[in-house]
Amino acid sequence: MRTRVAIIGSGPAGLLVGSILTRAGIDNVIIERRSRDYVLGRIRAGVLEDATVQLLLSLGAGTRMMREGLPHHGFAIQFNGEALRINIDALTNGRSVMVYGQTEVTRDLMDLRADSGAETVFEAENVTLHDFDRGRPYVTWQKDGFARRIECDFVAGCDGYHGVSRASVPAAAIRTFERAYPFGWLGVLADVPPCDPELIYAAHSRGFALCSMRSARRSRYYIQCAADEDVNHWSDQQFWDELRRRLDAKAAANVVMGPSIEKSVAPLRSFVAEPLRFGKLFLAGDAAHIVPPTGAKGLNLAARDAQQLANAIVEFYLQRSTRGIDTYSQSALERIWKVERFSWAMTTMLHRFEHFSPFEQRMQEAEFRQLQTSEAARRVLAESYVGVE
Ligand code: RFL
Ligand code: PHB
Repeated sequence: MRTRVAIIGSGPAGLLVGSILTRAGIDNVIIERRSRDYVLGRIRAGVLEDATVQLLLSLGAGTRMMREGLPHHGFAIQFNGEALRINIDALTNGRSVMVYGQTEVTRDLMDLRADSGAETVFEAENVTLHDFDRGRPYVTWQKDGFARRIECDFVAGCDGYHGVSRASVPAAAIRTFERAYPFGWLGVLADVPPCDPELIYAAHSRGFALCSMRSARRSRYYIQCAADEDVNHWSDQQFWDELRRRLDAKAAANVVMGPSIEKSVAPLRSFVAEPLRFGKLFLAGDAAHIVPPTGAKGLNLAARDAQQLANAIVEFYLQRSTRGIDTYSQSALERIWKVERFSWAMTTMLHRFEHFSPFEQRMQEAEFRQLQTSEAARRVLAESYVGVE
């Protein structure tokens, strides 16, 4: 087999690279380790920046999102029971975000791909990258007991944090920057109406809590937990009780409890790999970087990377220019580090850190007071939340 671009991974990054290339008439194949149902069963992000919304619309994958997604014009920060609304609309000249689940984005992009006839290999075992640093790359894997091989011009490494792409790069060629936070998020999805029409990010002495949603009838809640928390130690009732303790009285009273339909623990991490290009291999999305979810940025960063990388590859084939692929790594990293800073700052302001001294706790409170009293500070936050270019 041969294709122009082999894309490793069928998450949002891989699917977006694939659909931009397919739209430009550039042949590509996605090679995914899991089954389609497994990929569609993962519950992850919920908030799309307006640039991500525009990208999905421009690709023809936005119809259901425009029908079912919830535009949000503000969100709340609570700090030990005091509430502050961040009016995104007023602070960013009318911009907004869209609440629409990553699961749905993935499904819409998979449907678009199926309609286009572009190929995806699911359940590919032992995916291995070869010769990407010398001229003629190829990718091998096993499927149904048979060895497979595809030759390509470029490899797009879109296989997430635990993928094979970044791991294939020789250690001397890559530098990584990392912070693992000493806690995780315990998330619950439940078919109950959200406690508030807007998202609530709550800092509390017992730990952080987040009230989010997927629709007017489906809520997504998170509470800060131990990094190695065992979900089986949490009954639904224990989760609801702990969530309500961390919210102000009004939000707590409005929480509608119900059976969880998903419950999982996610670790929190900041991570960046540099550079993002190794000969003919390019990293994009979680394969290249991780942000803690407090800023709602991971999926949006992955979408920006995918867009930038795919456009660079289109430019290579259609305009015979290497400008885009030559500048991808540096210009994407500049953007990525700004989002890393925002996600780290939100995480640091809102979580309970066991090892924080009284001084550091006062710093967290001062951050909140600054937001309360300074419109300029709120504007900076709102701009980062809707997305910096
Ligand atoms: P993905 O989605 O992990 O997809 C990678 C794909 O690659 C496959 N794969 C392989 N395929 C072939 N060979 C191999 N060796 C492979 N190894 C792995 C995997 O099976 C998978 O299908 O990465 P991608 O595409 O870069 O997308 C990134 C996003 O998924 C991620 O950043 C977001 O989910 C992060 N995130 C959030 N982002 C936001 O923008 N807004 C949010 O509100 C938000 N909330 C969240 C989040 C992530 C969370 N968790 C669970 C980490 C909330 C949570 C709880
Ligand atoms: C979510 O709905 O899953 C969600 C929303 C906002 C975040 C993180 C996750 O910051």
